Amino acid sequence: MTDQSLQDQALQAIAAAPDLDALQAVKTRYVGKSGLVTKELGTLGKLPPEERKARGAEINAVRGAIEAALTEREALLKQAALDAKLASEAIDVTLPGLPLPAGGLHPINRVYDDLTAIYERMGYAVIEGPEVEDEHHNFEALNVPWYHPARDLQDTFWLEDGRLLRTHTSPMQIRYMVNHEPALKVVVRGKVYRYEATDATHEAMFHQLEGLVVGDGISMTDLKGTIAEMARGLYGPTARVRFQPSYYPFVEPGADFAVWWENPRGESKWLELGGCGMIHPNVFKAVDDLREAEGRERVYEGKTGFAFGLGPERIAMLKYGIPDIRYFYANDPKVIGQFRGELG
Ligand code: FA5
Repeated sequence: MTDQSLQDQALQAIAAAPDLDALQAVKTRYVGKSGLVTKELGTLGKLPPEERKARGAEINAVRGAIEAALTEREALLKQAALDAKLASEAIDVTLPGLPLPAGGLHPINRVYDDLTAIYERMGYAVIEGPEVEDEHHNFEALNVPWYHPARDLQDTFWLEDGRLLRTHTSPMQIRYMVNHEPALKVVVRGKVYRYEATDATHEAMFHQLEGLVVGDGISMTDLKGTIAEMARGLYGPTARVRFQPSYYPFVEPGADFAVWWENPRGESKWLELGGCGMIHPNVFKAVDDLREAEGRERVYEGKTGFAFGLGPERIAMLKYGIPDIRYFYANDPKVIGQFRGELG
């Protein structure tokens, strides 16, 4: 092939390369390491010395022309690629934005907020506490020794280090009294855990609201009045409360309480809410022992007080018509999505 036709062929291929990849292939074919022009330069060695210079200049002229055309085409194709990218990524700032799905409060948090608002009105402090507890705070200090059958009432998730997931919020009674002197009024909100089979009204993880009041001359009447006030806060001025004797090792006497629940559809029933009672003297003694071990004064002997614990899930199930407690924690958007957007 003559120099001229080699050059023409190359320039044609360059002009026809549709994109940068194709152009690279043309470059390799003609001026790459073993390209056609490069090979031609390799033949110089076989020529007689006096011809080499002139022939070298000829081939270099072809190479120069091809390289100039490559550079020019490359700049053109790069600009075209950039233009195409900019065109495809153009943003139409006049389009309306996409709506962001609004979150909402979980039904349990709504009930908690209702309950804590009622107790705050009565002057209670609202606290939380650790979900990982030790045996002493969860059982012993609450007058539940290891051999006591009441431990079977609350099957426990044990951790490998001997600690446990609290089975109720009552250990916070102990923690709070160790750190505060009477008189005191406090409610505790938080998760509790029990190793038990689940069904429509029982979960292995659920919530409790614990109340604790300690002072001088606190009586069962104060306890009943407090629960009645809570019931009125939840269900209006005509709400009714029922107490039935019951047993919890950390109170004496102990009771279960229920509220009369009615809805506009005419359904009504006693809603078993939780347990309560007057603080057992052994609990005060255990608190004073812990205080003493920390170098604090014993201040609970001779005091009186009451405590109660209830499950907000039961209230939420009836309030929102949720038939199975497991729906609360299954994270099914069809259930939880119904509570989206409204924060009341
Ligand atoms: C207790 O946990 C006591 N600590 C309550 C208490 C506190 C009594 C202070 C006296 C003084 P109980 O095991 O009954 O008691 O649980 C209290 C409430 O938690 C129950 O009435 C119920 O509303 C709720 N509850 C209990 N187990 C479950 C469960 N597996 N799933 C959902 N809610 C539950």
